[in-house]
Amino acid sequence: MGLNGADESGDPDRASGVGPVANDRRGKSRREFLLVLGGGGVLGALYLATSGAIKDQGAKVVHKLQKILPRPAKTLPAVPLDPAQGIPGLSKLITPNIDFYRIDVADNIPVIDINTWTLKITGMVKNPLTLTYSDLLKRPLFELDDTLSCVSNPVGGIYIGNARWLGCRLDDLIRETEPLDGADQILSTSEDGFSAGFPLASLDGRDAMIAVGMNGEVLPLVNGYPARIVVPGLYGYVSATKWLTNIELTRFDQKQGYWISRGWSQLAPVKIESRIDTPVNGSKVAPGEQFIAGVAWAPNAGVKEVQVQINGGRWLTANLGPKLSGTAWRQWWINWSATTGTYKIAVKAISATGEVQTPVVKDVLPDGAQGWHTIEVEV
Ligand SMILES: Nc1nc2c(c(=O)[nH]1)N[C@H]1C(S)=C(S)[C@@H](COP(=O)(O)O)O[C@H]1N2
Ligand SMILES: [Mo]
Repeated sequence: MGLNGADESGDPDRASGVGPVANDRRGKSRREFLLVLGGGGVLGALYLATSGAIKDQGAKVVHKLQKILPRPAKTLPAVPLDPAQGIPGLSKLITPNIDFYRIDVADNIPVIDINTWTLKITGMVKNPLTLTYSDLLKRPLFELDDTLSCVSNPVGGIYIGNARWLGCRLDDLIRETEPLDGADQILSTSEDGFSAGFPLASLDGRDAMIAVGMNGEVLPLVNGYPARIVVPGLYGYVSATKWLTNIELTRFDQKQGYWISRGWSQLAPVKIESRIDTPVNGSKVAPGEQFIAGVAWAPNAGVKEVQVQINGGRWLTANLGPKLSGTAWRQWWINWSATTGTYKIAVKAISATGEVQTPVVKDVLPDGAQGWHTIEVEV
């Protein structure tokens, strides 16, 4: 089972039907993608090819794609060697687009004509802005390694992924609109009627962006093409609007995002968490040398340490994978000489600011799950 979303079935059992996880249809998404963009011009052709469905044309079209996504003004170093290559079952450092979880309330993926699409920034501002797709691409673009997580991700769950996003700075854009005194919320809306609001104060220098690219591809249709918001450190339902069309500067006491009236918290910083990817909970493993491994995240400072406990013993310090950014997950692993028996394995993360992941269990409602991921395995 691929905890990093490699489970292509889309795991519909996990979709609760309520909450920000209501429309998880990962398994179907690529097919829809083909339908929507079939014959849809240059970008359509790009999508067809990069979806992986038309493999033979891949090389040719990737070449075109690089022309369409401009080079960033600021690039990140190349992604380092992925420890997952040597650790079966461990989530990849960067989640491939095809494996990235999908969550939204869209009945159908919005069909957006890139030639008429605009992003408007309106509301409590002195200078409202309207940007076309090419206006966006002309702005200085930068790369951001950021783990996007759903508030509905249970402890140990799969509604989380790590990507290298490409986009322009959101704070610069908002500054250009000159927000009026009293505006305290950035409320974004999309083609599908979704909306998400987060505090204006969250633009505190962090690398919030309007993303147009994801892992070297034009933003995939299911992940919000042509543009979406990514705000490091906030859950998707308050920030990460896909198929973005409008950003409104407003007040929390006047307007609320889609999920707020449905019982979810207005403020939604991502909680420190960690997950065991391998061994799989409830599985039987052969005795001998193996890995206990997974991922951990601790926005905004990042993970400093991960500890693993086997059958209530002393906490063992895990090896850590590369730190891409403060809000990107970090892989961890320990070597384990498994001998016959039944084992209970727990994990906890410690952030760079010394915050220790709490054992106190909380459900996903209203502002995200917490607690230690604990699994049981038989050797
Ligand atoms: N337009 C739109 N954007 C949306 C949503 C939605 O329902 N509609 N859901 C949000 C939620 S709850 C999450 S967790 C993320 C998921 O992003 P992904 O599908 O790219 O993983 O998108 C966010 N953006
Ligand atoms: Mo979500």
